[in-house]
Amino acid sequence: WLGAAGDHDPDQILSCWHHPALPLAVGRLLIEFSSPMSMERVQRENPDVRLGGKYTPADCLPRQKVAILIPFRHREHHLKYWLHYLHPILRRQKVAYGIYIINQFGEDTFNRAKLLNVGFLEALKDDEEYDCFIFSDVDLVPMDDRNLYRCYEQPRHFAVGMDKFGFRLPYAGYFGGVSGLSKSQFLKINGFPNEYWGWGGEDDDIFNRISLNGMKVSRPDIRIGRYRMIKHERDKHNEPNPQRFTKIQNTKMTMKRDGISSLQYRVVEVSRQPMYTNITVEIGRPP
Ligand code: UD2
Ligand code: MN
Repeated sequence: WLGAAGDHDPDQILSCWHHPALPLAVGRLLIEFSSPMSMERVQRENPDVRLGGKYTPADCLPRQKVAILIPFRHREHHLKYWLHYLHPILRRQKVAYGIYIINQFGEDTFNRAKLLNVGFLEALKDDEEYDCFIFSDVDLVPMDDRNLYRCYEQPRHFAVGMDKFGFRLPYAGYFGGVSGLSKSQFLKINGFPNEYWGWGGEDDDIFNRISLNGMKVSRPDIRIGRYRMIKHERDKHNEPNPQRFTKIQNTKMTMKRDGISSLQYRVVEVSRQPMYTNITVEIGRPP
């Protein structure tokens, strides 16, 4: 994305990817979840973030417009920390972005991947200029701000080393936690599967879709792609999905019919909060 300013000469204006402040980003960060956090504080500390959780760097020309999509239900406590840490990191990274919380309505079984499909379409309805989509769990905070939240030549997996996995990639095909696809990469794989209800497997299905469509996952260096996850119990109504092992064997057959092309949902409410846009959505229940 080259900005809306058609009257700017791109040679005169610095691309945000080459902003001199970028290599001087802080690097390793201290991330903790024990001090109390409030939305008021997050707001106070991020006065440049516009209503709905949007931000555009003022001193450079963004190359992409990034929608950050978070699957969500009953995790308000985690959301405060996520916003507290991520807004300043994204501003330092000179990202033009909007934050979207995709909140599952009701108490039926949770469906992370379907919520993210909804987020893709709803973000584009909000602003058709989004060309990069980053999908993040609400409980994951990067420990190094050189892990740049943008899209790459190949689908990106950001959360390479997590504290709960001893800061190592748990297996070569791991694609969970935080990932990012450009609009065309996302459409090439027909988006994410809608049929993974409950915990697990949907990230492996997405990895399969990427490989089966001739793409290759790209990742930051293991020393930079470090994350902390806020410790939590397994949520109610997100029990491990017993079908996940057989489902991920069949991605090749299912991906053409199950995805963004077959997505059905009903938006219950869109509300613009100061630090994010909330989209509450009804996505049905497992058959
Ligand atoms: C792992 C993966 C995650 C996903 C999941 C399997 C990591 C760090 N992440 O997460 O990407 O593949 O396994 O589905 O390994 N959520 C809610 N409310 C709920 C349930 C889930 O908001 O009631 C959201 C929230 O953003 C959460 C995410 O879904 O972070 C993943 O759920 P989780 O944190 O319970 O699962 P976890 O940590 O095993
Ligand atoms: Mn988690």
